[in-house]
Parts: sequence; C-alpha cells; structure tokens
Amino acid sequence: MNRSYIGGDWVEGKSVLKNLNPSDINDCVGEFECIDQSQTNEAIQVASDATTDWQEIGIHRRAEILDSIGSKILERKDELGTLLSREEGKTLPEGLGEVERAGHIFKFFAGEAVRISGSSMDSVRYGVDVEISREPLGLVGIITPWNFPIAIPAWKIAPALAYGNTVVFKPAGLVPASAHALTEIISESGLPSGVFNLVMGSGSEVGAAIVESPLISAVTFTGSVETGRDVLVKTAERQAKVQLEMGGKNPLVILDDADLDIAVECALNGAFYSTGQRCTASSRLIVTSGIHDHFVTRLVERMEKMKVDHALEPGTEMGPVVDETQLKQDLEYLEIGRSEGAEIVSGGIQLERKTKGYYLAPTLFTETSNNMRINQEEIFGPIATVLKVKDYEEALSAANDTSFGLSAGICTNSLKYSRHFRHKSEAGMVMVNLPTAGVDYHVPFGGRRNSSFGPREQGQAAAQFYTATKTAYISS
Ligand code: UN1
Repeated sequence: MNRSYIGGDWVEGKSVLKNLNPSDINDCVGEFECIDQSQTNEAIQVASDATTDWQEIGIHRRAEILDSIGSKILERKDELGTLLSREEGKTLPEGLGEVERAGHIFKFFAGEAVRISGSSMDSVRYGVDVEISREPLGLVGIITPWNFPIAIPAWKIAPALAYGNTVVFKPAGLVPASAHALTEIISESGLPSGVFNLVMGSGSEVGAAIVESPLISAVTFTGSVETGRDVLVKTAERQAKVQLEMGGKNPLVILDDADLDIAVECALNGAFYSTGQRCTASSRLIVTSGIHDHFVTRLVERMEKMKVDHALEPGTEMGPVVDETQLKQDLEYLEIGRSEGAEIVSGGIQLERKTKGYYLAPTLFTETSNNMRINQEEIFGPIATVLKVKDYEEALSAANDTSFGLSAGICTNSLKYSRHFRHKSEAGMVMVNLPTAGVDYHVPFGGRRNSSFGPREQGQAAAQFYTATKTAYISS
C-alpha cells in the first residue's frame, strides 16, 4: 500500500485507488491511499514548522543528505526503473535512464548546496558596504506530472532542499509508486522529520490546499496549460512565488542539406520515444521541399519497423499510451486531423498485443498546414505532423508561429542556417542536429510563451526560483 508521508510518518488516507499498468491493465502495480484537504493542510503546517530546523542544519549536512539520496537512487536503479516503466509505460531503457538522471540531479544539487553564494560591492554612499545574498524561501509546494515520474520530482525536490527549503510534494495520481519509492529513499536519508512530505490525492483536494495555503511561499508546477493557468491565478492572488512548466508544440526543422540518417533518427526519437508523451516532443516536423519526399519515405519505413509493445518486453522501442483518457484524446486528434484534411501516412490505429494495454501505432500526418489544430494544440501522444515548406525562411516562420515556445530543433549541415535558427528561434531551448527532447540536468530548462512561466528550472538557474535575494547595507 502506497501512503502519504507527513511529519516523518506514513499516513493513512481517506480513499483507495488502484495503480494499473498501461502495458497490461490486468496487472495492478499496487494501491495507493488518497488524503484529503485537511490532511494536506496538516502536512503544510508540519513542513512550515520544520523550516528553521532545516535551515539551521547547515549546508554541509544538507549536501551530505542530498548526495546520499542520489547514491541510493542509483543503487536501486534496476528496481526503480522497472517499477517506473511498469506504472508509466515508457520502455525499460527509458525508465532506467530516467532513474539514473534523477540520481545525478540529487548529486548535482548536493554540490550546489555548498556553493550558494552572493556578492558584495561598495555602496554609492562612501563608508557603506552592500552585500547581496540568497536565502531560503521557507516552504515550497511541488506539483508534478505523470510523464517523468521520478526525474521531474527530482529536479524540483533536490533544489528546493539544497537551497534550504522544506517541501510538500504532490505527485500525479497515475504514478504513485515511483513517488512512494522516492519518498522511501528520502525518508531514510537523515532528513529531520517534517522537512519533506509526500501528499497523495486529487488536484481538487491536495492540489488546491497547496496552491491556496498562505504557509507555502512558492509553488512549482509541471503539467497542463489549463491547470497551470489556474495555479498562476491562485498563487498570484496571494503573491506567492510561482514557476510553471507546461506544454509544447515543438518544431523540428529539416532542411534540404540535412544528413538524412540524422534527421530521421532525430524525428523518430523526438516524436515517438516515451510514446510522444513529453512536453519537449518533436510534434511538428517542418521539412523543406527538396528533402520532403525522401524524408517522409525513410521516416515511415523506420516507424513501421518500430517495436510497439509491453514496456518491459526486451526490444520494445515504444510502450503504450499512459491511460484510457490520454488514449481517447489521442484518438480524437486523429479524427480532428483527418477532418482538417491531413493525411495519415503511417499508424493511425490502435494495436493489440499479448497483454491488454493502451497501444497506439506511431502516427504521421502529412499534407498539413500550420494553422490546423493538429499543428497548434499539444496532443501529448505518439502523433507527429509533417509540414512541407519551400525554404528555410518559411520553415523558421512556421517554427515560431505557435502559442508555445519550449524547445525547437533544426537538422542541417549549414553553419549559416543553424546559427541563424539558434538566434531567431523563439523557444527557450534550441537543438541543432539533435531531437527536441532529452535534456541535461545541469543547465537551465524552460520555455517561452504558454510553455513556461517564472524562472528557469535546473542547473544553477534553479537558485533564482528556490531562493529569495537579500540586499544588506552595512555601515560601521
Ligand atoms: C526531456 O525532454 O528530457 O514534461 C525532459 C516534460 C518536460 C521534461 C522533458 N518537463 O516532458
């Protein structure tokens, strides 16, 4: 039974939900208990009371604790990766890779904890010194999505703790087992009780308590644009600090001079790995006319060879869609695309496998225009579109013609175009001859427009969100 963890205790919930394996819905990964709003408020109180303890423990001990969490995650990689793939449906290599990334994130922020620094300068008034320092915020509320069940929690929890904050963490209901396992590791790391709390339950009870509580100084959220807006409005009302990571409709531009092998692998990886369920997925493939037909033929050949199966089956390249609701949304977008006049050249059908799961063939639309809904709205499934354009200029303008701006990629051998694209792309991250998805843990992550709000995540940039700046003036 997966329970919430509050003030150092595993706490009984008010209702029980099943956690089903999307590769095999007859496999119940486990049950988890949901707590309600008043229990969440108790967790918030406990975490708020623990802030002084955590700040006074000092940076050396904080670093040691974070480093040991990172080591334990890496030691238990096989078990955690298998669990993650079983409950989320990404392939085992993807699950293992994600766990490894989470371990490295904790180790990175262990190092950052002892490097928290400020600056000093002379005041414009002679005889006065100015010292600028970073201080903890207090209590941080963390709300995470289901598509990266351990990496996204890690890249929010690790910096929150490293910079001296206490945490209330609400994972997505579809992936409670990974959250529980991570919490188990954190609970054994020597943290004072109340510093880290896991609160499992619904958005309307647990999420609402986090967003509305005056005891929470900052809320970091990754999820849908719709929920993100709600979090933004509610936190703005009480002037809490907020950081949002939401959707994407990321363009991958393929120019005539691209290396075709590289372009096809970037598109395949970016569009279909993790079943396309990444906010960084390459969902719009913008292809110039000279390479268009070759590219489509080669990508379709590769897609048809892709092994779509149970996430834990050796050799699987793409696992199932995460659940029935997401599958329904994906199927609806197939209809929307067809009705808009786009053509499906590969996929577009549900697949049956030995086990009953939410299998959908990787799908490619061609004959699209950029104003179609399938080119403007985030689908969050294994569905990509091809947009044929005349030249680089048209490709760039289509790439930027979106309400999102998370990641953008270009496949080309031209220094001129890759350099121009790097400067003119209106996305937060630009990839050259690489998929739009798959990011490092030690550099800033985030986007523009509807994709993100607030300071960047990860790397040293994380300090901007998880700390408050203090400016001190000192005269003798
Ligand atoms: C990645 O592409 O490696 O929810 C990470 C998401 C993003 C993370 C993507 N926040 O898909």
